[in-house]
Amino acid sequence: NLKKFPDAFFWGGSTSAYQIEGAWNEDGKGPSVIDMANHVEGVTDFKVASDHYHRYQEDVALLAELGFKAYRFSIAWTRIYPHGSGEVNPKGIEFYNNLINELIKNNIEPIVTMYHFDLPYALQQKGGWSNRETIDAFETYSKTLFANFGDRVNYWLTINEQNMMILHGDAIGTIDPNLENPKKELYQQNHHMLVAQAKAMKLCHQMLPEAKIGPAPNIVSIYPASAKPEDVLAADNFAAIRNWLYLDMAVFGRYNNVVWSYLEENGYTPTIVEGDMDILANANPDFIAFNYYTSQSVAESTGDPSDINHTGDQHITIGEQGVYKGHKNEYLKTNEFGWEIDPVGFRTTLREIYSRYHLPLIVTELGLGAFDQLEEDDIVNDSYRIDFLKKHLEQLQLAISDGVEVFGFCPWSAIDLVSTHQGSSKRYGFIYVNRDEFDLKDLRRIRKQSFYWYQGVIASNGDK
Ligand code: BGP
Repeated sequence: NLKKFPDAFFWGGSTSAYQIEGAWNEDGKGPSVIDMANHVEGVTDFKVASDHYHRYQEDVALLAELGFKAYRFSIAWTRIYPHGSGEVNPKGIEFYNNLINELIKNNIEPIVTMYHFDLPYALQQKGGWSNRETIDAFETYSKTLFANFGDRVNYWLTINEQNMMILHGDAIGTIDPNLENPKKELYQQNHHMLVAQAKAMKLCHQMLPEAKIGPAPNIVSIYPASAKPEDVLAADNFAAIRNWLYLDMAVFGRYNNVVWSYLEENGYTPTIVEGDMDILANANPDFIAFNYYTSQSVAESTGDPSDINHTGDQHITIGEQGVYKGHKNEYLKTNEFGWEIDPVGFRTTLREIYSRYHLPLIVTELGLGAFDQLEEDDIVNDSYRIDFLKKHLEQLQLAISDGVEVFGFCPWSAIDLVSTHQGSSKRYGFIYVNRDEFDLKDLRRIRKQSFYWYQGVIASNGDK
């Protein structure tokens, strides 16, 4: 008794501003932390990316041809406020007005991420999220977004993958790894981001009573490496630290108890100012958006330094002495970048989130990074991506049949863009962008095989 995908399901795809737009310093845009970060050697930077800033009309036409019902993109804070706060840049407002209008003209629902990793550098120089003033800057920025775009944007996502920014702040560039107690600082930043998010949600409901807003963390099922109780406990602890801290706060407005005791034990508790808990308790998100790529398996850590692994392909650290260590799941195959492929884990993740929070869900990222090849006659045969997405969609339909309320599926990425750490050759899109790592070529758009496949999926509302 497989249930059908709901009518008016948001079939779509996702991108983020700094990874797709380019035009990094045009029309008054200020620098973000990404523009100022030391760049990973051997791969391109984000200066041109997919040049979407100049080609958005052509891109939206392609998304319309694909049949997109929704498109999830992010607004670059530094286009609206080049210095994070202060004067609004009218050219930034104009660009997103044009993009939103173009989407609506094509019957595509805009789903807007307010902040996707690209904090204004001017705010970072004043301490970034360690500084409580960034909460005010985010609130003002939110207000400007709601005031300018709220007449046409009905779906808002606050902060993309806040949990990844906290867990892997060193890789994403939000924290100075040389700090004496970087973890304490990260959990202070986390607290400030949570308060900022709660304020934005409240403001959204006040200014735009018809609009819906929610958080957008990266959530995955965490498996214990074995049935050994200590491994199960490590998995439970890690799930709290990685997943539930963020959603318990967004939805219930309280610190997850397991995480709070972990913070206390390690001396990482944040300073909470009077009034914060009130703000947090009254955020009331309308839905939960989440990104899913792979599940994660962990084992107990007895405190051995080798339990910390720095070899992750995204330059991230896996493992924490005395808490958990990473484990390779022998039942799962990996992609070209070593990420474990786990469609069933997608179903369990959907179930877990829904049964904890009972809010409608939308999948705002899921995808397969690969070295796609452009063949003669402009053919990109990404059958491996079709296979990957098909298997995940089967599991999505099973989750819907399990009673999980899901209203959209926006895989990563709508169009090829620059990966967070691995350049432009690691591709995710339905649409190929003709450029090499360092040779921009003509940046022409080419429909991949997955484009035609996904077009069929959408046209049949997921029956294909
Ligand atoms: C998510 C981010 C995206 C993105 C994606 C794929 O964590 O929200 O911005 O790029 O992962 O990751 P990567 O580009 O590192 O392959």
